[in-house]
Amino acid sequence: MVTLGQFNQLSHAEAAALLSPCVAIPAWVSELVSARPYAGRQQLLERAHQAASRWQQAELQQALSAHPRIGDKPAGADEHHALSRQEQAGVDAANAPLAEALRQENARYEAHFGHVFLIRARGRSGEQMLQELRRRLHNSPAQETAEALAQLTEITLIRLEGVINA
Ligand code: 2AL
Repeated sequence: MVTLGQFNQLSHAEAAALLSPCVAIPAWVSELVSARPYAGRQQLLERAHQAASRWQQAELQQALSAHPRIGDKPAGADEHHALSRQEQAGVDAANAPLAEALRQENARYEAHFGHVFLIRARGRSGEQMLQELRRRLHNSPAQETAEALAQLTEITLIRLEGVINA
C-alpha cells in the first residue's frame, strides 16, 4: 500500500508493478501509470473507471486468466491468488453441498459461455454467488459479457482502492 503522493513519484515500472495485481489487462495499467501525476485519489479512481468502461470481450478474456473459479481455493503465492483468497472468504469451505453445487453450475456456465464465471466476490456469500450464477445462465451472450465486465470493473476498482490508500 502506498499514498497517492508516493504513487505519483514512482518509476513507471514500479507503479505498473503495483497496479498489475488489480487486473491482468496491461493496457489499463499502462494508461493509469502514464496519466500520473494525479491531483487527488478521486481523480485516479475516476480515470480508472473511465479506462475500464472501454473494456470489451477481448479485455474480459485477457483478465479471466487471473481469476480462479468461485469455490476453487486459489493456492498460489502470487498477489492475484492472495487477493482472490481474501475476496472469496464468503464461500464457506466446510459446506460440502454448496461446494458441489458451485462445481456443477460453474461447469454448466463454462460449457454455455465458454469462459469462467466472474463475479465480485467481496461482500457476497457462496450462496449469493451461486444464485447469481444460476440467474446469469439465462443471459444472452451479449448481456453476459456486459455483466461480467461490470463485475470485473468492481473487482478492479476495489483492488485499486486497496493499493492506493490516501
Ligand atoms: C473472483 C476472484 O478471484 N475474486 C473475485 O472477486 N471474483 N473470481 C471469479 N471467478 O469471479
